Amino acid sequence: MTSSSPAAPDESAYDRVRLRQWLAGTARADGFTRRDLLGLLAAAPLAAALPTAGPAAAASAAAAPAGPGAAPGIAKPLPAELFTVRDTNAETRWSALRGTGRHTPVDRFFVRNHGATPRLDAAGWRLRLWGSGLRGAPGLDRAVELTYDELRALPAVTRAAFVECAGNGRSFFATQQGEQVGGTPWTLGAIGSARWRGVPLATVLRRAGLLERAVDVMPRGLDDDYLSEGTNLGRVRRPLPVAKALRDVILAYEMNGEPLPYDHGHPVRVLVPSWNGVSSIKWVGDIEVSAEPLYSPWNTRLYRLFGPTLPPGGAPVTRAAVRSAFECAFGERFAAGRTHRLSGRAWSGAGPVRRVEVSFDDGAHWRPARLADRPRAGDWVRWTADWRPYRTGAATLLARATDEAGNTQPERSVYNTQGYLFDAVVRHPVEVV
Ligand SMILES: Nc1nc2c(c(=O)[nH]1)N[C@H]1C(S)=C(S)[C@@H](COP(=O)(O)O)O[C@H]1N2
Ligand SMILES: [Mo]
Repeated sequence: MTSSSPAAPDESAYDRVRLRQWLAGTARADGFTRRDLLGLLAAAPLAAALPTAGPAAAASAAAAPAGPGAAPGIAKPLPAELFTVRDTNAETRWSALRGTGRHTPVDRFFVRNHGATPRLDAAGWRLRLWGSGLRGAPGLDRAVELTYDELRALPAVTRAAFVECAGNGRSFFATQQGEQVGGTPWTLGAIGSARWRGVPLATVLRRAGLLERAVDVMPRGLDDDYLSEGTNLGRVRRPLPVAKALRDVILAYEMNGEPLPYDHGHPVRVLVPSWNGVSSIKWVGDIEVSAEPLYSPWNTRLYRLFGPTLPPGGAPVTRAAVRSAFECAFGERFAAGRTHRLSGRAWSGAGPVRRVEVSFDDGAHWRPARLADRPRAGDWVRWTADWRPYRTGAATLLARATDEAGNTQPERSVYNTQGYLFDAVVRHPVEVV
């Protein structure tokens, strides 16, 4: 695996092709009817009325009790100094990343679960690859099965990559832009980065007899069906174009040198570098490989951008946005008249981070932060900046990252009904005492 890679395939253009194929009756979507899709195409307001996008969902997530033990579906301990529990999910506290290395220890790596963590046994695990895009094994109806030991026997790679929920930073749509959006009100802690070891998906697809006509692959998790306001959306799954699947996706069985923990997909998860977290299907059980474009609720209703400035029918969320964060709490106190070495991290799904700037005067002046790591595609960089505040009282820390592709964090994020990809500069309140 190379650390910096050529530009990703243009998923937005591909998505428009998928939509046309669907309308022509040549695409398939389990659990998603043609009427659903036509509705989607017709109107963004439909998305606003969806359960995870509605005010009711936002209210219930906000009202969920926070603290240890409040997310019973998560296997690992969630001490309050490391995590904020949000419904079935656990958000990492940025103050807990200070002093950790480039990669996030498992004890503080965020968890985003649609339901509960299943405790699966590697010995009983099988990966089934099937569909019209495979030559397959004789007599197996094009399906191929792989055990855990068989997967482990294949040539492995190690790759550092962040996993970030597309909804990371969602709460700032309301607090910074006065816009109401639906979904889990994350601050900036729905991200972690780790060293993943596993087998390139390309290796497994080629062994299974990938056909040239294959266009999409759709990994699916073994966790329970996802129920969304009375509608069963089936098991968590999301299609990927074959071009991305062959490029840098891995079937990961180790995280930071240890077997994958239960909460992060034990025994095997898909890891899709640089893309939004939902593509990285945990507890993967099967992968459909299709000669026709595929859809699932996770690329048609959920994890899709809808809004007045977006194309009709919406735009899929693919790559992670360019963002940055300080490794301290909101409201943290700093002594006046002393120099403080602030630290943080910056990342982008569009290429390595090129630079990070900080401002302590509301954006009137910016100066460069020092990067502490060599920037790499798909991973974050640590950075530091010194700050000597004089005046006591409320102050605001600002950080702004720019990536190799030239994307810079804007002052405002593009509104979308479900609050994905908040990439604007975050106003980080602190107190000088
Ligand atoms: N099977 C399955 N895979 C899943 C999910 C899930 O609920 N079930 N959540 C997805 C989402 S939305 C994100 S952001 C990442 C989170 O990965 P983590 O919990 O290891 O941090 O996993 C993705 N993979
Ligand atoms: Mo996510």
